[in-house]
Amino acid sequence: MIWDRKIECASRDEMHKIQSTRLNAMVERIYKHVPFYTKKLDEKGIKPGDITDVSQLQYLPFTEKNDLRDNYPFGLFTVPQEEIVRIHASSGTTGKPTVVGYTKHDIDIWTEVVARSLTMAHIGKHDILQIAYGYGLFTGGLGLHYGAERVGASVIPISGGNTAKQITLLEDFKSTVLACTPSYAAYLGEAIKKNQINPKHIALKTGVFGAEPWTEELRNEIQQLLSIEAFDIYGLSEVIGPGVSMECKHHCGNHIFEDHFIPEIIDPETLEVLPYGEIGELVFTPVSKEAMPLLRYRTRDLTRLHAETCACGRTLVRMEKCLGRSDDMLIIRGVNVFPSQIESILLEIPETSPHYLLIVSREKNLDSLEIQVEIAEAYWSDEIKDLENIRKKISNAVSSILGLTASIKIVEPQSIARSEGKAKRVIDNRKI
Ligand code: DLL
Repeated sequence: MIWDRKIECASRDEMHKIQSTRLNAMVERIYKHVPFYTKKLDEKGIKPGDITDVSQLQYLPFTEKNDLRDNYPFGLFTVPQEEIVRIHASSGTTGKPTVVGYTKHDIDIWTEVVARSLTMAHIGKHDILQIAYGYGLFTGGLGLHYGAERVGASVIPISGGNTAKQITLLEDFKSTVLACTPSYAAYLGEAIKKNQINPKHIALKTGVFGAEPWTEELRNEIQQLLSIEAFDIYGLSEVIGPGVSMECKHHCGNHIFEDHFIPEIIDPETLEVLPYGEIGELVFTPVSKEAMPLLRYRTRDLTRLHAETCACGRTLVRMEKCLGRSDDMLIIRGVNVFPSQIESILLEIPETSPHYLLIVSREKNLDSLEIQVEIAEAYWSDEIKDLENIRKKISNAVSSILGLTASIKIVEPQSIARSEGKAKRVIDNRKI
């Protein structure tokens, strides 16, 4: 159990002191060692010693994904290559991948924050943890791995995919915790049901799911399918990987490990810092990392922060479940829609399954949205009338809740392609 009460239950003043000291040292380091930041800080007339308090964060320049690409591969590293012990990368959709490096000390911090995360879900040495996040350049597998060992769990590094083997190990090794993307958890749950595995042979009790947006409705679905308690873990490779924040047993937002990653919410248009409680873009300044600390990294994730003490006793600022990424927002005939809003609507309807695809097209300058949705196995019918009734139900819900007319296409169970990692929910033909 790794619960650093002195830090996780610190008063706001104590936390600000820790953050201020670390920020001051970090700005000095990057000014000295990273020409990109020397230039950015000089442009703003900021000298390293000027930043003595975390309240001055708002005056510092932002860093964006493109800055990482422009400095590909190692241009933002603060330390010589001899000190780098690990390199990860995230592929993204276009261009070069974004590369992140870690020193031994950075791996220790990562291990610590993932261990603190797993402790929030009461995961420890009595657990057998099946890690079905991908191992490799993606940070999910290895990120979870070290923290899970630190809390003393027995780790099964099975990596993503190979559903038949996942189920065999769940049965034979009696895994108590499953870590993977929520979409893969839903798929695995369905596969267990379809293969008529005796639920008594499965010992799972906890899920650690993240790496993609997922709704409360999907949580309920997965919890029922797998008879587990599902926890949200959030992170991004540029900041460290999984373990930037995690939910505790009270499930009221993810606690951010703000002693290492200082969060802000900004208005993505004006770039002004917004107060707690307001929705905007999440920005992180990882202050204690050695190899690649970043100033005010713009995540593009939209959420809001809360600073009230949680019932678990932790004072760490909490972030709500991400609504989605600003670049995933669809604008269809002037209506702004996030895939997560459609997911919520679909999963409120019992006849649907958690597998859907949004296809956006443009014809004669007019945008249209098609929602392909799989029907739950139990409701699949040969009667056109039955399917038509379900289709109408979905169509009415989408238009009354989102004010959007979408064409609904009901598809057979198991027909939408499954992903072993992050699910692909949207095909935007307008961008092709
Ligand atoms: O997805 C790290 C990770 C691995 C997190 C395993 C949790 C579990 P990237 O590939 O760099 O890193 O993608 C980061 O994924 O900016 C969010 O848009 C999204 N994301 C990650 N976790 C969540 C979550 C990993 N819990 C990007 N809820 C982030 C919603 C999430 N979105």
